[in-house]
Amino acid sequence: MKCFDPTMYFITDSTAYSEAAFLSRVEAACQGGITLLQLREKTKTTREYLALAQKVQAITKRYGIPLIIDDRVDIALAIHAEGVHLGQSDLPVHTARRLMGRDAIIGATTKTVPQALEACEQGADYLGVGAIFPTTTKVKTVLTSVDTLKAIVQSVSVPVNAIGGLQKENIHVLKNSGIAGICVVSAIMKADDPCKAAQELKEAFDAQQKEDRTHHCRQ
Ligand code: TZP
Ligand code: MG
Repeated sequence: MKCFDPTMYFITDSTAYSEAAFLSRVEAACQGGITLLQLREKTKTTREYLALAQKVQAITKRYGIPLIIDDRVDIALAIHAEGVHLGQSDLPVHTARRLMGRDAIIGATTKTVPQALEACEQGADYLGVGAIFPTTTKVKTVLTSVDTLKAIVQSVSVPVNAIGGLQKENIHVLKNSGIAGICVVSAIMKADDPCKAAQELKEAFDAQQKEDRTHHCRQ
């Protein structure tokens, strides 16, 4: 059975680090309690992406954290990663599903309700929606409102995660949005102490979810 916890979804960015420093930050994030890890590489050759994916997988396996590969079904298949994350210009979800099988975790970036419905019809297991706030991470994106995020959450039955400029100080804007988790790059990747950053973000999000549930019960 496919089972994953989307609450604290860490997406990597190796660009500013030596490989050793990058891997040590990845490990620190795992120690801090992230629940999913996406390896996201935009400029590496296929061989370089594959080699790094194998090194990251050696870490995620030790911590029992599912590894999601950004963009590249071939690399995910080559290393038997748990899943892949696809944007609107990547392979369609149904193609990835056909190639990877029903047990793979397939995520999709969506910014509108029609995109979300299409991804789910094609077999997406979770959605990433954003950018909620401006981001310092290199990405082609536009801002997505919290209202659109909520509309997406209400239109699908899979977990929806928010992404983009999220930090422990601003995730309160996601209160009662119904999201399943948060995706962050720089809040962990660029933190002085990535382990502590992951821990604090997870605690802040878990506390918010608990409060949201309490309020639902009171309604
Ligand atoms: N997609 C939308 S925003 C984003 C991606 C990959 C980057 C998020 O990075 P950060 O540093 O958490 O803002
Ligand atoms: Mg992509």
